[in-house]
Amino acid sequence: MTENYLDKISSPEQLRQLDEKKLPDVCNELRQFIIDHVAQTGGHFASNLGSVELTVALHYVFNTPEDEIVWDTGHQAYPHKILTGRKNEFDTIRKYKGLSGFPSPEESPYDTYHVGHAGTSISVALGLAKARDLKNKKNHITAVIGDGALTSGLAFEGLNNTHNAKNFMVVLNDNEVSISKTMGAFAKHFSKIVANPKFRSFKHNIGKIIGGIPLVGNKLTRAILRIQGGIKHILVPQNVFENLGFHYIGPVDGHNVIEMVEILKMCKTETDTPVLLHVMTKKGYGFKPAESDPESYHGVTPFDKTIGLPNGNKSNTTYTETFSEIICDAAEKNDKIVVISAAMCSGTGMTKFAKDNPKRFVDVGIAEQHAVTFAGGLAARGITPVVTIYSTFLQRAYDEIEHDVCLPNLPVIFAIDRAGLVGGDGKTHHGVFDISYLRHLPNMKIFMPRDKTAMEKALAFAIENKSPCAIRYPRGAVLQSTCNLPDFAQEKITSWEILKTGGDVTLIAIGQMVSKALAAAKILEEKGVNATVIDACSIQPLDEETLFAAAERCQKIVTLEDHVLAGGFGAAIVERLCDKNIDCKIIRIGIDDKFIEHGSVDELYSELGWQPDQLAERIIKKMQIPES
Ligand SMILES: Cc1ncc(C[n+]2csc(CCOP(=O)(O)OP(=O)(O)O)c2C)c(N)n1
Repeated sequence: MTENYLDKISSPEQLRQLDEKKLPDVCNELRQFIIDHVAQTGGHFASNLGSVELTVALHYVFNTPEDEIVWDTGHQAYPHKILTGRKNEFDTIRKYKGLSGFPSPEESPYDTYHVGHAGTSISVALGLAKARDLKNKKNHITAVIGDGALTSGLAFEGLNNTHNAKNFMVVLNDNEVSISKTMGAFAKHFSKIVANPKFRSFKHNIGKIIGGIPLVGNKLTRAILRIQGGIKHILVPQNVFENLGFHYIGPVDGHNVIEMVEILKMCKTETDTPVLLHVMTKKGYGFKPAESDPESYHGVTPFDKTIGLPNGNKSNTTYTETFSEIICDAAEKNDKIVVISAAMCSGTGMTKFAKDNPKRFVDVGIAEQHAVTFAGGLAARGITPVVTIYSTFLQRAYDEIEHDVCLPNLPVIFAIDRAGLVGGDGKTHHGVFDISYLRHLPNMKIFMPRDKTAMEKALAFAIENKSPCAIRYPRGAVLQSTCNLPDFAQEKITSWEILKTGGDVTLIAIGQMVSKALAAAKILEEKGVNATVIDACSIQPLDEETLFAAAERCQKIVTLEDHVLAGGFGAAIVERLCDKNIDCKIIRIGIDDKFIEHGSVDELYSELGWQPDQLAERIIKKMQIPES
């Protein structure tokens, strides 16, 4: 190996002092560093291997942080973090109190904006550019967006607004992959551009010029522009970006750092017209197993880098896998079921469904709003659409849920995965708002099954039901089946289950919190306090009969949810008891008006005081229950 440049780079200023010829070595070191460390820590992997050269070239050419880079989604920003002074802390990435897995301005002035959801970069960058103009500043602003993220409606809205931007560039990091293959007409358009023989010769000629340095600086720039200009007339009519007012440059080889540097220098001279630089990269570049299976290596748990990822010999079945099994079974019996995914086929466990039912699976790209309204259209014509989606991404589609599904009262099923705290992805990804943004919508029903049996019953109900239904479930291992509920009746949904009875206090919990409530009740019992524990599988509507009966029996109620308190499950209980004039002392356990950082779910539960011993102590103290 070479000189160990990486150890000497604690900021991009130091990178910029290096001779351009050293940059390939820096890239090699950076890539190896990511392989060595992410194999140990886990995290986003393949996208970061793909963005190494682009990151080095951007920081080399632009005067960051004065010139600003906005990373879309932010899962590919590990090389950026390492080059901007966070190399020594890198092992803490995604861990409790450690570095965030995404750009975070609290962490570094080089992280221009909070991010974690896809498609925001162009709009953010345009806002930064407008603010810069209003302050009469001249710094350059770059949005870096993947071909996957570019499928989101928000990115299109940004593109539509870019035409007047100055000192502004969008880098399209095109690896033809989102998490799975990028879907839609845009992806096809890009591959047409890339396949065009004229562009291939553009790429070839740039390679020749750069390979034949001493042409440098302006001369090189002029040479590249000449080639680009020469082929432009052939391509302009079919290039959507030129039609949107961009100066389109590319496609260029995103793994040739010297070439990237020269082209970026050229882009920098284009101050009056926004530039769209189309960069071709390979997801997982430099680590063969990831190159050949970028989907599996998108996000990884720790693995042995000499052999690659383990062969799925996990002991615990997850909620996601359980839902996958149930929906595949249901689809065998019911040919009206169609599953819709917004670029999260594998994440939501739909790989098997998609394979078994290719005509009844639609991946719409990172387009949550479209996914929901599209499902509305299907439901309006008698199809049974199931939108499989993470809680945090469904919030993009609030208006569509209200206007296009609940208002026309259409039987769309929302299979809401990752409901609750998700762990290492942190504050941009916790699924802790969906009850609040769904519960108040007329016609919506919400279930949170705690085990496989309850999940089967909830789905069976939803398929027969004539109105929208949400089934929310968390990340992680599904509980052993103990559910004793009768099948959910269509008319009267009595779906709460009393798991334990006791006269001193009633704990009403949902999802993951049910097992915490049971464990807390055990500790309480040891202290002579007897608790009733109820699993409130139906969050909307509430099982009023069980609720009112419990409240009359014992006027001390504790609600437990891994969700925000505002508008959440506990709030629903308070509202209902208040409306019914039932006087109770109520403690709501949940998230009180703050964003939760990253860390293991267990650590976050401890921080929030949700471990059984913490819960028991809090209940005794707040309820002023005497221990015997
Ligand atoms: C709104 C939203 N939906 C879904 C996701 C999940 N997600 C994270 S990265 C990713 C794929 C991004 O693909 P691309 O932009 O092409 O980047 P690449 O990983 O290929 O470099 C998806 C779907 C997200 N972060 N935000």
